Amino acid sequence: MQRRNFLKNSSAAAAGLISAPLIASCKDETDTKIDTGDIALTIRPIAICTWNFENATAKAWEVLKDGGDSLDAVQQGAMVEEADVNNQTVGIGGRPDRDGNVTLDACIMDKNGNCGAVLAMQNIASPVSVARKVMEETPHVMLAGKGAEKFAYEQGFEKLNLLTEQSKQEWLEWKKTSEYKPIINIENHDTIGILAIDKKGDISGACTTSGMAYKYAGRVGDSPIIGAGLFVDNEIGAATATGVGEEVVRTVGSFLIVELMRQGKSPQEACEEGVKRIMSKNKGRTDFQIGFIAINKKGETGGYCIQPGFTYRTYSEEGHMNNPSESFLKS
Ligand code: SD4
Repeated sequence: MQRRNFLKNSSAAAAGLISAPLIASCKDETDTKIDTGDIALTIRPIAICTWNFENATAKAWEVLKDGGDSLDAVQQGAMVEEADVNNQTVGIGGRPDRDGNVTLDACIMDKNGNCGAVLAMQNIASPVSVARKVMEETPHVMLAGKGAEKFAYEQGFEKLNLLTEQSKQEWLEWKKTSEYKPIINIENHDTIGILAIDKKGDISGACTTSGMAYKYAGRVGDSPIIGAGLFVDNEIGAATATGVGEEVVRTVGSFLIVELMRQGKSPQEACEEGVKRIMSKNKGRTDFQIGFIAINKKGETGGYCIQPGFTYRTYSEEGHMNNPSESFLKS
């Protein structure tokens, strides 16, 4: 309880510093009007996710369009990918670490700045759902490894073998050379980060992954790290990341993007600045991919990446779209 109050108080204090202009927009009369003091803001729900995860945004939209909560929308959207055995970078079917174990990372964050995460958890199909339980049922933010798994069983989650035959065969093939080399845009970068605004204007986010294929046992990337793989500030907006997590952690990427939006940048400008920051710390390096997406309180979105090939999906009243992202490197 104390932690929750502390979080509430600190986000309220942060809110006092906010001066980003909120511009009114309007559409149909069913939209919720939020009184932000001097400007009425019209809220329209939207879901946005990394990559072309059509089923995930469709699921999130199903929740949002009926007036559901953005927290349920992002969780249920992320769960679609976790359950898809053909997605080899999230949930069941995820590629294992170099020892052949599938270890999953996920986090979730709500409109009040509450958050939960699980790190390197095995045998549980929906880490985002366990992360939500960590957030709602414990005084902690993160549970890792065996502790996370034990907690999941206590919460009623089932034990499941997450290593599919296909991922196992590919791992056995990989073991012949054991060369660790992430392949840009192909197999190592399909983490789902998903953000949503609901009809009440509240923002939530989630991020879930099996991490980099054939990683060291115990390696954790950015995806379950609040501020790196995901950050939500309901006063400002939210951001999430995909790609080589080490570099996202080093710049606390998603937090950086939300802070840039706080300073007045659009989601697009903030994502571009986030990628440029990473590139300035990695001068001359061109062999890795990172993609950021962001949303602000007005429902504006943006995305930017290092290498061509990254796309992100949006679902709102304007339609259900896969958006090609501009990139820092052009080819
Ligand atoms: C990680 N960001 O563990 C993740 C990798 C990723 O699809 O995006 N995989 O570093």
